Amino acid sequence: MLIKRLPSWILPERAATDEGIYLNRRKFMTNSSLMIGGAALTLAGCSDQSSDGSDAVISQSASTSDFVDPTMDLYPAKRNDAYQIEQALTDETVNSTYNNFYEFGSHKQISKAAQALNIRPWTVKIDGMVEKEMELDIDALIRSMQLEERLYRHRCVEAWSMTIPWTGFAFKDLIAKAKPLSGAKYIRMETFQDPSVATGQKQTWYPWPYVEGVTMEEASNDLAFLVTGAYGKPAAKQFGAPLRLALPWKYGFKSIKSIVRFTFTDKQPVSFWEKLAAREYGFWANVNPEVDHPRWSQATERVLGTGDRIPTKIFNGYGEQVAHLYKDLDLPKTVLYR
Ligand SMILES: Nc1nc2c(c(=O)[nH]1)N[C@H]1C(S)=C(S)[C@@H](COP(=O)(O)O)O[C@H]1N2
Ligand SMILES: [Mo]
Repeated sequence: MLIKRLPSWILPERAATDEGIYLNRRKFMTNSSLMIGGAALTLAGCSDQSSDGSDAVISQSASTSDFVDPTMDLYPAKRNDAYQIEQALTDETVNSTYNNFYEFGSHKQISKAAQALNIRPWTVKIDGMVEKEMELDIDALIRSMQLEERLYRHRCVEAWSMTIPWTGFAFKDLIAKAKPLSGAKYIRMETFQDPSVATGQKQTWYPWPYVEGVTMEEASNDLAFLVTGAYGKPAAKQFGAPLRLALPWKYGFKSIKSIVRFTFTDKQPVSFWEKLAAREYGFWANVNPEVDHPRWSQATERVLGTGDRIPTKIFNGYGEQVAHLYKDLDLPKTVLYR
């Protein structure tokens, strides 16, 4: 097998290397099991060659033909016009077939595999520094919230971007329900763990389950959005059904999918990617075109489905809403923006 290793800046269309390729390559070199490392490397390397969204749209019910989402009647939700974007929306077909969801594979074509995820029954646990720990049934939770549609931009740390009509509710409404104690400073979130359906979780060198974290101030910001739907209907599984986060001013990996647990804590959570490569994927991960990833530039981004390359904006264009959150933090730029 010939492994091409060109510097990322030589390839304008793929200026960024997938996280998976790098990590699998690193495992390849350190892992004693060459078979496993070699196979994973090939898979990730091939996926990067394919074009955006070549498959047909896969609806949520594609593999379980009799599944009807119990919250279907809540869609489409009313659009909140306070959240608009200038660009056109990314085509649904493209968006539904180009996803990062490492539980189902370390490449972008996971949409079919993700249909194996069983999203009912689904329970969301709220624990840690709260008045009373709770286990919430997803349908009861969704029905207790005011759903709305928002148009958001999404910027992946790999230097591609998309725009998407999310449906969901404000993160601060979940915080109000959780009744955190005054000492809580962070919220740690966790994705489901079930290697029998999510075969990516059999790759034991990853620190499953996927974990992310935010400060209480970040989660309370108006922009922090808990997503239940997309494109006017319940979210497709590959988008992170039945509950996923959208933090549009941060790199995409912060927007954790298929959440099962929110833990209120006074300790800064260590995320999945931070555990793997802290120098490259930090806790803050705010979008900034001036702070490069150690292995590629963050100055521009490839717009999914269009072939356009556009300049990246500080805080992904959401600075007016969130820049104040970071004003008094005495942290080096590289820490805040990586
Ligand atoms: N549980 C989980 N959440 C995740 C990921 C993942 O692999 N697992 N990938 C993240 C990354 S890197 C990005 S860019 C977005 C991708 O969301 P999309 O597939 O809806 O575009 O999900 C984020 N949330
Ligand atoms: Mo990402």
